Formats: sequence, C-alpha cells, structure tokens
Amino acid sequence: MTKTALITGITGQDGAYLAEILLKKGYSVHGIRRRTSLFNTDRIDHLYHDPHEKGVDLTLHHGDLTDSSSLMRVIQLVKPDEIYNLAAQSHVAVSFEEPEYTANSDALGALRILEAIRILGLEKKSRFYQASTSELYGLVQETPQKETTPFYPRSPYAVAKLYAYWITVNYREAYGIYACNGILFNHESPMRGETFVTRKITRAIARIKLGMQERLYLGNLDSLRDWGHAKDYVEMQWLMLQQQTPEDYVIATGEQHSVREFVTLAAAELDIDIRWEGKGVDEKGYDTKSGKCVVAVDPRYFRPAEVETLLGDASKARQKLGWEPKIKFIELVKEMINEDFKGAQREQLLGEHGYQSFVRPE
Ligand code: NDP
Ligand code: GDR
Repeated sequence: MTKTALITGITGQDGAYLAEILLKKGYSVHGIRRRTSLFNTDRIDHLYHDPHEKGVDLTLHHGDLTDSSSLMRVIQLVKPDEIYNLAAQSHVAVSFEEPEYTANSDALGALRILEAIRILGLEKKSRFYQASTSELYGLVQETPQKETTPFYPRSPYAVAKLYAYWITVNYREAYGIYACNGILFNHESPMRGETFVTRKITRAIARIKLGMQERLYLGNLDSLRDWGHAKDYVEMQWLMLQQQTPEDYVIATGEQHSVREFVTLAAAELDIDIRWEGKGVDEKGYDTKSGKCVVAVDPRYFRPAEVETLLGDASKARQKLGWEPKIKFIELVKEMINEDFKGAQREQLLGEHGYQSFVRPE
C-alpha cells in the first residue's frame, strides 16, 4: 500500500530533501506551500510534474501555518499517514524583528496541525514529526547536549519552538498521537537559505574569487556550531516515524567548529588568502598574511542574545535507530563552496552576455 506523507515547508531546504527521499521510497507526497508573488518552488522544481501527466506523486496545496482553515482543509483532503511539520520562520536573527509572527507560525502552527489531527479523528492514522531544534538549548546547561539536557531558549524563535516541542509531547501523552520531536542541530547543504551563515559565507567567497564582490561582512566569528549535512538529517526524520513507539531524538554530528573555521576552510578550497578586519579578529593564530580583503566584522550581524556554543550527543539515535551521519564536515564545506562557485560562474557568464541580474550580497 502506498503511504501518503504531508510536508509543511516543502519549499525549504529540508522539505526539498525529504520530499526527494520519500518519493524514492514510493510515497505519495503532498506539500503545503505559501502563496507568494514570485515562484518559491525552485528547490523542488526537479521533483514536480505537470498534474495533467500520469503517475503524478507530488501534489502541492496552498496553505499557511498561521491559517487553521487551510491546514484543516489539506489534512482532511489528504488524510496523511505521516505529517512532517518543517515549516517555520526559521531565521533566529529575524525572529527578534518579527517575534509575534514567529510565535504564530512556529509555536501555534504546530498546535494547529495537532488540533487538526485530533478534530478530524486521525489520532491513530496520522503520525506527526515536529522540527525541533538545538536552539532550545540556547544558553547551554550541559555539554554535549542530549535529550535530557535542560532547555534555555535565547531568542523569540527558540521560545516559539519550545512551545512547539512541548505541545508535541503533550498531544502524544494526552491523545495517544504518534508524535515525535527531532531535536536537530544545524544542518546545511547547497540548498541552504542564503542568509544563514554557512551559505552566506560560501556564496560570498565564490563571488570574491571571481571579483564580483569585495568583502564578506559577518557577525560573531567565534560562534561554535555542530554542523551536519541536511541529506543525512532528513533520513532521520523519516526513521523517527517508522518506530514502534514515538520518542524524541537529538540529531547531531558530535563535532564542533567555529564560524571563523568555516570561512577559513571555504576560502582554502578556492585558494584565497584571508585578511580579517575588525575588532579582535586577527589574534587567533589564523593565517592573516595580506591577500584579498575578505572578512570584516559588522556589528549589525550580532544578535541581542547569542547562542555561543552548541554540540550535540546523538548516542540515542545511534543506538536505537542505527543512525550515523555519513557526510563529514569538510565534505560539506567543499560541496557548498564548489556549488556556489559554479553558480557565481554562471551568473558572471550571464552578465557578460548582457543578462546581469541583481544579486544581493547576503
Ligand atoms: P527553511 O527556512 O529553508 O524552510 C522553511 C520552510 O517553511 C519554507 O518552505 C517556508 O516557505 C516555509 N514557511 C515559513 N513560514 C511559513 C508559514 N507561515 N506557513 C507555511 N510555510 C511556511 O528551513 P529548513 O528547511 O532549514 O528547516 C526546516 C525546519 O527545521 C524549520 O522548522 C526549522 O526551524 C527547523 N530546523 C532547522 C535546522 C537547520 O539547521 N536547517 C535545525 C533545526 C531545526 P517559503 O519557501 O515560502 O519561505
Ligand atoms: P542559527 O544559524 O542561528 O544557528 O540557526 P545561522 O547560520 O543563522 O547562525 C549560526 C551562527 O553564526 C553566527 N553568525 C552569523 N549568522 C548569520 N546568519 N549571518 C551572519 O552574518 C553571521 N555572522 C555570524 C550567528 O550569530 C550564529 O551564532 C539555524 C537555523 O536553521 C534555525 O532554524 C535552526 O533551528 C538552528 O540553526 C539549529
């Protein structure tokens, strides 16, 4: 029997990778997308077929996490076996600028879906995955962080996700819904949104290499993250919904690197010398011989409250689910920088032929 999955946030990084693996596994995949004035399906266009063609297995529905009626309508129509709630206003810095909207979509959005499952009587039919986050640990209380580590959120985003985490646990306990939290640490890929730090770095360095940009402005270079590859992490999202009993899992690599190190490795891949500019940036023993001016610190990118360090312990996922991340940190950096270099070359070529598009540097 073909299983049916519904993915919110299907147009995002994880949504695109997850849709791809579910289609490969033979699922009928439905996705919720927002209505936007420009197309927002770039990441999944390669998976999409004209609905008039036969054998269509990917269907998109308009909807929004802030609109119960749309969620109810789609869930009633699709009656999914599995719901992956990946949609969110997912940018931590932006959540300080749009705290109320972030709470509405990221906290109440999860509640709206769980309520739809309950009201429609799908408690025994629809399994639910909630995209929880290492940002819950915020001001860390224990290192490395695991499922039992106390939370201390440090942004409106993290506080909203804390509500979503607990409402998922609550609906599991109160109504017997198969509902799980994946507490995922940062995961990246060439499909990562352009304003997250890794992609911002790889795009900028590729453009600097080709003379299309002079500088890369960043905030906290000393921030430490446990960065994995999105491809490895979406496999785990699926695995969590295939078990006998629903549980929450930390997903992480167990390795930590700084933003500064990410820049250094990405630049090394394209053979660029870095000159660090700004307060306190060239005293860490990195190569500061003068080359192209690449990295400057701009206080605009500091957050009102920062999460300085995150490091995950995914032993539970390893032991119970046999999960192991396959892609190493250095491979991730190389893949991202090389893809962005190709993209920058294409952009340059188009420019040379009079098709210059306006590209924001970040
Ligand atoms: P993205 O920002 O790439 O994608 C977010 C998706 O949510 C997009 O499809 C976006 O649509 C959609 N969306 C945003 N707001 C709404 C809304 N109000 N209604 C419906 N859809 C909406 O995030 P990722 O793919 O990186 O992350 C997926 C999930 O995992 C998110 O919930 C994120 O918070 C969480 N997470 C991510 C981690 C990471 O490192 N990537 C780590 C831990 C958790 P549109 O394309 O139109 O903008
Ligand atoms: P994060 O990711 O906040 O961890 O949230 P992001 O890449 O935005 O920041 C990582 C760290 O880098 C520092 N930083 C900068 N960040 C950005 N975006 N831009 C900069 O110029 C810059 N300079 C330094 C940040 O201060 C931070 O410390 C991501 C999102 O995907 C969330 O949705 C998810 O829940 C968490 O990862 C786990």
